[in-house]
Amino acid sequence: MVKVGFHYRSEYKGHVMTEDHVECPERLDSIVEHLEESKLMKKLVPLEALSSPVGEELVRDVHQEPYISKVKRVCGKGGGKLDQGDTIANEHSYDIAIQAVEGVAGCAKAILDGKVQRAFAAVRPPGHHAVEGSAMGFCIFNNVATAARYIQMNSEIKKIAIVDFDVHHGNGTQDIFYEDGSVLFFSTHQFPFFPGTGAPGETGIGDGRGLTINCPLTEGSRGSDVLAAMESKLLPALKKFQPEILLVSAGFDAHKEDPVGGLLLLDDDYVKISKMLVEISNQYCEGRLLSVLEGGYNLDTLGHLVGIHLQALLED
Ligand code: OKP
Ligand code: ZN
Repeated sequence: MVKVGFHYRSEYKGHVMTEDHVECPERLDSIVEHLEESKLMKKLVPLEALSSPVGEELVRDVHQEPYISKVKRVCGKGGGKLDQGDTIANEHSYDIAIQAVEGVAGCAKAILDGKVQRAFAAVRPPGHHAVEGSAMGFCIFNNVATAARYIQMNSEIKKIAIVDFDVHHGNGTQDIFYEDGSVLFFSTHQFPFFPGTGAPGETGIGDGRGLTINCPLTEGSRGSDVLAAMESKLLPALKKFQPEILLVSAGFDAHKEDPVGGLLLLDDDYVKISKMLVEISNQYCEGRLLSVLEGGYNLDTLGHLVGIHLQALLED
């Protein structure tokens, strides 16, 4: 029986951008309530966050000092815009964004320690748009990127694959590892769409050449298109790269009922995608898989989709 961890803290609900914003605290209620009601929660190992100051240290490994200070300052004065207006902080957002980094790192530690093989972190704010020097697209600090650095600095694991199936391109993660030969980044996303990046020609530079793989999909694309991209582009790249752990930027906004995205994935597509990721982790990574919540904005379906994803993680 595979051990799968689940991480969540109610503190993450304290970050609120604006009234009635799609990236809202209730997203986490949708997830936790579904996992409780479906009894899936009983099958999961609860995982704790690492403690302070780990989060601030990890954030310094990925983000620039002036940007970190800016987030702190804006929150210190009660909140405000962190970018042109897509990403807004309240008084608690700095602390909570740091806690999210510590939460995901806690999951990574549990996997490295062998306490669980796989884990899902239900954190917010999301992270995959956050670049080194700025907030972007509801994201403050890059949770997946900081977890990747945590793993590299605290284990023998050096080669990390990141798969991003959020409907939006994970531009922040791409940027952070663009010249890095130790991290492979693969993304399927609606294109053209926010944030505008993720064209097939963006493939990495220097040591990172060939390790960024973008699979843009036109509006109205289906799960079969995502799966075909994974089969034809991700699997061969991984065979060559031989990652030692798989990180997943798990956004559920490519679902057909999502109010933000324009792709048409069905519940069953999330089963297939999740199973393929599990297979990859088994083939290359001794089962090590860490999945982190990014987007997903339909409160009536988000919990169910995370449940489907976790169900696949629970199977060997
Ligand atoms: C975050 B995640 C133009 C619209 C901005 C931002 C979407 C962020 C999505 N101002 N939309 O990837 O789900
Ligand atoms: Zn998204």
